[in-house]
Amino acid sequence: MISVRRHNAGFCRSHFIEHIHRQVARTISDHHMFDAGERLVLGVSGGKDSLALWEILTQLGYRVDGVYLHLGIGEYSSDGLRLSRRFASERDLSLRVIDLGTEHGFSIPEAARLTSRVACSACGLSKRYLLNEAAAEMGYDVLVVGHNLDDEAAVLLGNVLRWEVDYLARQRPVLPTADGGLVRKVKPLLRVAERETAAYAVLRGIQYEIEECPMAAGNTINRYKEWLNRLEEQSPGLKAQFLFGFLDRGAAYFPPDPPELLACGECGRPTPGETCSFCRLKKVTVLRIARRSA
Ligand code: Q46
Ligand code: ZN
Repeated sequence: MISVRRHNAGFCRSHFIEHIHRQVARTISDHHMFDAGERLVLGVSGGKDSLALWEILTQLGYRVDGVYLHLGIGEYSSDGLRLSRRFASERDLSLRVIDLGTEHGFSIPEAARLTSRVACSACGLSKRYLLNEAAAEMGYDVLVVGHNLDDEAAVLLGNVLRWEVDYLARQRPVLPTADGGLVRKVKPLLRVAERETAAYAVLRGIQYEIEECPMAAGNTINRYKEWLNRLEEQSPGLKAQFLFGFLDRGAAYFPPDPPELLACGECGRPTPGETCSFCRLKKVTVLRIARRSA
């Protein structure tokens, strides 16, 4: 029996799987995420969320390709790649691999060390850039990401604590396509909690990366997740109320204000400034790598 306290419900294996499928199908339809016939690509990490989502979408009848970003984080990255490849080949799904080191000349640990940036900040901006670039270059209509209820609630808490109004305006289940090469980005796991994606993956026999990323220390989102979990312990459902209350009633106070996007002077991708943050990170990191080996 799998209990989902916020729904005040317990499920057997098959009903739990059906419940998760229903939650995702409802999210896709409520937010008009995509239509049958659109080309979908999913950012895959080898972790429980992205592999569970790949399985769920496939079970719901969607054809979804995957893209794996090799970020150069030692065994964590190589294990994630191995598990993603195994998942794809067992189901005859297509997986494209983008290697940050081969294609851009640096890794996330190098970027963090050489620019004194928090690893997750360098990593987050690189992932956003590379996933969008891959989706745009390969002609996909939609970029699907595996952010779950806990991820979105923790990001919301961080944005509220600092009143990041620009980020609150962009915290939506669907980020629309924008001129210049921004592909529509959607989050179908919005109604599924982290422990539920893990339970789903186990029940479906999906092997996923269990080890935590070794660079996660200091990740503020993980701290917010812990705080929210403590609140949830005492008030089941509070996390979902916080997130869905914002989306239903709060988000209207933070209307999206699409930024004027220019073409990055280095890569040509859309950016609000002259040079995009990925190109700036890459330039400094690659220069410092070259200096150290000179
Ligand atoms: S991979 Fe990257 Fe995460 Fe590792 S460096 Fe941080 S953001 S923790 S999901
Ligand atoms: Zn650029």
